[in-house]
Amino acid sequence: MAQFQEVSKLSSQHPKPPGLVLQYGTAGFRSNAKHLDHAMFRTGLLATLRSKKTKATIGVMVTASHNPEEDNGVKLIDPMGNMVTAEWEGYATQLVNAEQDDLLIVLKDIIEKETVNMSQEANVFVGKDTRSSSVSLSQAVLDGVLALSGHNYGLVTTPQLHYMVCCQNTQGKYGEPTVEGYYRKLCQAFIQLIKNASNCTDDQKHLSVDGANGIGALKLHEMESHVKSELQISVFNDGSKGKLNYECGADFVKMQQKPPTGMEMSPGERCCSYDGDADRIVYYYTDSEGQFHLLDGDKIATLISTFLKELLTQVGLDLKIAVVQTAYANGSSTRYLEDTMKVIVRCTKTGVKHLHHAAQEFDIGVYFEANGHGTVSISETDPHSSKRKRAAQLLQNTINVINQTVGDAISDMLLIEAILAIKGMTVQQWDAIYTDLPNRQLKVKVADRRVIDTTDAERRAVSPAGLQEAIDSLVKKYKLARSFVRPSGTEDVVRVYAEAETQESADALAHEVSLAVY
Ligand code: 16G
Ligand code: ZN
Repeated sequence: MAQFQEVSKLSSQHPKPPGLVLQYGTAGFRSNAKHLDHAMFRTGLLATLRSKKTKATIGVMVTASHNPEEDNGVKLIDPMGNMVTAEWEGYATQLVNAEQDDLLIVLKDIIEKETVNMSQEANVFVGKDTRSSSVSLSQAVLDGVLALSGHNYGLVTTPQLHYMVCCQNTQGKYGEPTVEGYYRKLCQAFIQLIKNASNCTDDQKHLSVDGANGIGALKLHEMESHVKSELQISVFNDGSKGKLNYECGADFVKMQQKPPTGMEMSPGERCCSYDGDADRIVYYYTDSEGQFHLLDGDKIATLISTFLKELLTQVGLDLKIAVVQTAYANGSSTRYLEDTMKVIVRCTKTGVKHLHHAAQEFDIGVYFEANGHGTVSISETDPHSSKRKRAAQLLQNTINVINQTVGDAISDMLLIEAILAIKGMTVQQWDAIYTDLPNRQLKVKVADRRVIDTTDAERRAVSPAGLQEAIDSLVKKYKLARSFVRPSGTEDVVRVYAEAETQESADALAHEVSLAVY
């Protein structure tokens, strides 16, 4: 078939380095940008097949999120704006790792297994972040999207592409599949929400954002006019000087537990950081003693779920709400949510698709990873079936400000800003809802991280033999302690997490557990 000749011809322009093996991991393919040209081309091919198979629009996002500028990556977005299924992740790995001469065989194999109708039209949305390598790599994806039906959105945040794919496949029900439509929907809802805040001072309307020198900064400038004077944003690390994710961004701030460089902060001022593709956000401030305070994904989930729970009571609809976390959630947050807030809390494996899936089992599922990636998923509900008009309108606007497809720094920021304003809450008051247990994360290089296998949402190790027992006896030495290990899904390392009553204990426990991993 002519189609396959075209694949052969174009694929020779995107040759695979012999022997190179890549894995479609938690966040798609991710590696040094030098190794990814063939992977991009082939992901473009696979996206076309996925589109034909689902008879829907598929997204391909070129980004390596919070990784260094030298890296890049690519991931597929399914019709409803969520992550692609596990089966197709498997196909992606097979296709990308096929040696040059075997490419057509593997491709035809997938077509056969999935009974893809090759005459079906395909539609693929492609987006990229601001990395210098993203230009040629997204072109390689487009080469792979044979059926010239691809739509290249150019520079977008990852969650914007998820959003637009969902809008396209729901015939506009979720919104208009354009970046402009995205701003309009979210910002209009935000403006409506903020009307419920009385006596908001100019100080409270100001927010400093660290854009990680990435796409988020660019998009914030585009959004500014839509939020008018209701939110005054100062953007730092906007890419004009610094390097992407270098000593800045949500991952840096969360892991180092200190402010990003390049940011001017005065005491008590509310600040936040995005990551390199703007699907994560963390908040923070420094107090009058210069002490740094981080408000991570767990604090965000607490704020949002508290607000939603109160709102549901006001609306008077019987909806079930839950918070979904991972093993990384600070123990204090889980205790507060379960014991004080009395909401259902679920724990899943790391990776947004797992959290998203668990959240969908509830009418309202608030899910956040401690690293700041999260959103709210809401089942088909009609707030206006409530007789309480004002509360119903508030809930409707809250729903509209949320990007339900995936964690989204811009959408989360607008929601948090609105909640703080409505509640008349300062960042300090938000922080004081509960006190984080001191914690430490370490990474350990081992010969083969796959020897570690975990269970119970990654909270316990089942292999190698004896490891969990060793961790248990170390944990016993400290007060309020907890620790776990898990193989990373994005790096060739094992991650160690420990928390305890004091920072010294958390540090010591993390260190001791990392020695037990060898
Ligand atoms: C990816 C995941 C993120 C997770 C991280 C864990 C998505 C979109 N992103 O970045 O949610 O926290 O991997 O990385 O799922 P790790 O396995 O290396 O610890
Ligand atoms: Zn990201």
